Amino acid sequence: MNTLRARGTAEGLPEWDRCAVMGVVNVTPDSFSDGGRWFDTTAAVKRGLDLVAQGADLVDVGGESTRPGASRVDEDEELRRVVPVVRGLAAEGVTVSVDTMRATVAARAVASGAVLVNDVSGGLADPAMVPAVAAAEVPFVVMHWRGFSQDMNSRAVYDDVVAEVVAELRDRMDAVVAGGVDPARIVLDPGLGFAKRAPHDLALVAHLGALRALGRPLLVAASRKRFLGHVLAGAEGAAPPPARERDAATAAVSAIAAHEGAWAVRVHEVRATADAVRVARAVEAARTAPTAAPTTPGAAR
Ligand code: PMM
Repeated sequence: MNTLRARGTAEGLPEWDRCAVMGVVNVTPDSFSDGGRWFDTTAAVKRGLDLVAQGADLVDVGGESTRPGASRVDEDEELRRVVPVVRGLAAEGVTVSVDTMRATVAARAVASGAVLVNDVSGGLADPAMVPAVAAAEVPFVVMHWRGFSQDMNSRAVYDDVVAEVVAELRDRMDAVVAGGVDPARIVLDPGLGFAKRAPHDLALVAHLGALRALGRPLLVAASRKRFLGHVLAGAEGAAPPPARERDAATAAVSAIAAHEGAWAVRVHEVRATADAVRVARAVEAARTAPTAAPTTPGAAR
């Protein structure tokens, strides 16, 4: 099988020979897992460059926390946080995406060098978003979303989470295309942790193939999320480890996602995931390689 074709590509972005690694820079005081650490333009740009040095293929810059319960920042503040960081990273040759639910922020970020718009609401939060992305002619991440962070936990109700997320993403994709976005530019995302409880997130990771069947590249963003805390806490009800101690668990999901043909994974700590996707790529290549054992003495190790 041509794994690149299986993984899909988003028109307007480079093609990577494996699952791509999207490094996260949250320019926020309160993000779920790294809030406050890069809340300054210079520190945020440096963080983005460090992530690239560690193996990130692109850097996602966001100025609004979407952790459960978070309230919204106003538009001027979001612009103030995001635009200089996008500009600074793009000027250094970094492939930059902007994580925003606002059309104005998306448009300004694209004008400042961002080449992808990542909207966790899939265009639902701001009616101007889909026309703005269509006009900008950039790839668009459409995530599964049921409402703003303030009350999203109350929306985590499913009979069959995989079937419902697939159906809702299909409807959203149709609406985005009807709004003028080229289908070749759409990337889909199951929205792990957004109006979902741990068993929902695990079911979605277990059934990435059902999402791939929608025919568009998949972005998987498990990094440091609560469901990993639940898994690591175990059945005995121990306290979940804090977000920053979930990077090995994140890399495990990255390996699974890469193996399942995800187009990209979005992570806060890049190094382990960069290794994970490279190993997944090597295993993929070995599947089609001849399997004869090495014959040179000593070559087996
Ligand atoms: N999750 C967060 C932020 N942005 N974007 C996409 N496409 N998918 C996600 O699941 C997603 C996202 C929240 O995570 P963070 O605040 O810990 O970075």
